[in-house]
Amino acid sequence: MRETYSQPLARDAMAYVLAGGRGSRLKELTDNRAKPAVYFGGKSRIIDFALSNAINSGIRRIGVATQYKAHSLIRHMQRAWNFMRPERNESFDILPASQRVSEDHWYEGTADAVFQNIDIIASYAPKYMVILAGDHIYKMDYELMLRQHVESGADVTIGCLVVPRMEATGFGVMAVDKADTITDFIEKPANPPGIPGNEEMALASMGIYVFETKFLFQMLQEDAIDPNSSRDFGNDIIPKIVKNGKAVAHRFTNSCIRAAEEIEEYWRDVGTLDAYFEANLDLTDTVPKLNMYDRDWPIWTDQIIAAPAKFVHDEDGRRGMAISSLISQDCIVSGAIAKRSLLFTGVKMGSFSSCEEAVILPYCNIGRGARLRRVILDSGVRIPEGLVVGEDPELDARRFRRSESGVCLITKRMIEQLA
Ligand code: ADQ
Ligand code: ADP
Repeated sequence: MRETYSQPLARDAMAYVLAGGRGSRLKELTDNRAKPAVYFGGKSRIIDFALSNAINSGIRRIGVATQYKAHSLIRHMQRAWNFMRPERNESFDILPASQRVSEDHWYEGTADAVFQNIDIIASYAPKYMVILAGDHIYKMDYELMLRQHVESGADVTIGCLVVPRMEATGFGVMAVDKADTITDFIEKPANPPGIPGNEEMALASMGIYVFETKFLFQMLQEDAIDPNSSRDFGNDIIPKIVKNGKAVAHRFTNSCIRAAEEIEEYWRDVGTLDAYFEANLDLTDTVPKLNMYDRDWPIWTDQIIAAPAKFVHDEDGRRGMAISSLISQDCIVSGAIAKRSLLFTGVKMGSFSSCEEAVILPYCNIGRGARLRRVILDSGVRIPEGLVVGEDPELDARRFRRSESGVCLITKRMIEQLA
């Protein structure tokens, strides 16, 4: 058997993306779609980041476990990610919770979402499994994590971030020794332990794991007969390995990024409306922290064939323009102004309308004279003529979903209720 690095380890690995979670803190944005299907960055959906990372790392076998409201997620993946070819030893499987193991339940926790598909994974015989979350924005070379896993002889290698200690309450938090072997792991602690010597920071799990497939299967099979298990990686599988085996932390870096300007480590959960809004608006900066124009590490997505974006004078001669904004194809900005905004595919802005700090999802229509500030428009929203949002906090809060920092999420249903 080959035991050298003459071929990337990634070619012996399967990426398994957990994409079943709702992401309830995104409120009505995830009423009808799973968090990994939420649009991000002008063209993409959140899951495109994990999938692009896998492909860019050299992984050619991918499975995606879906559960909650998976329709638009599945359709997106069928359109954007259907280029894998079995004759090149590639595969792409969408694995909806489908009562495959027992007729009386769907996926329970994240470990169950792998356990229920053991036979499908086994049919591809990958040597390593890279378990990923489908709901984070980052660029990462999983080959580096695979190498560390093999070199350290770990049972599991866990991707981790250094975060401010009190922000770590929503993560699995770990303690490590000098060699980064994990000595303790607590899932979502109320009072996270700090890093020795740097007590105000904590080591947080990114929810991404590398295992040898054989070992993972064994763990999942043991867990499946444990009556006290919730069948979750963070709650059950990882703490058991930390206790009885060898778990090693892999420190996240953006080392896959060659462009000199991207020096800051970039990873975002975009789990709340405010975090989602800020991460999108960051992309309008002259030099954004996340480079979406990087040909060394492209973020692939679905691309419909559509007309180019267009900026036109309206009948009164008023100019249509966009400043510090991302404008996707099939948009028409007619006698309107977009500032520090993202217009996804097919957005139409009518005369005398304006938007500033707006995240406008596909196929929205902004009526004549409307003025929008600090908004997120869900896909397909038609803003009536003259509507003003972002100038009267109390009125906005009654009509729309207003976040802690005053960002308004507007959905089709909220617009219907205005009438
Ligand atoms: P959480 O953030 O709570 O903790 P969790 O709800 O377990 O994450 O979801 C992890 C991933 O699995 C998400 O991508 C989600 O979409 C998906 N998922 C959830 N339930 C699923 C199911 N039944 N079927 C398929 N997919 C499912 C985890 C870890 C923490 C770690 C954080 C990092 O448990 O230790 O710190 O992720 O974000
Ligand atoms: P999601 O459900 O995640 O928002 P969809 O792909 O279902 O994503 O579509 C988003 C919205 O865009 C829907 O309101 C749909 O009606 C609208 N839409 C999709 N394609 C077109 C199109 N070619 N022209 C106009 N509207 C479209």
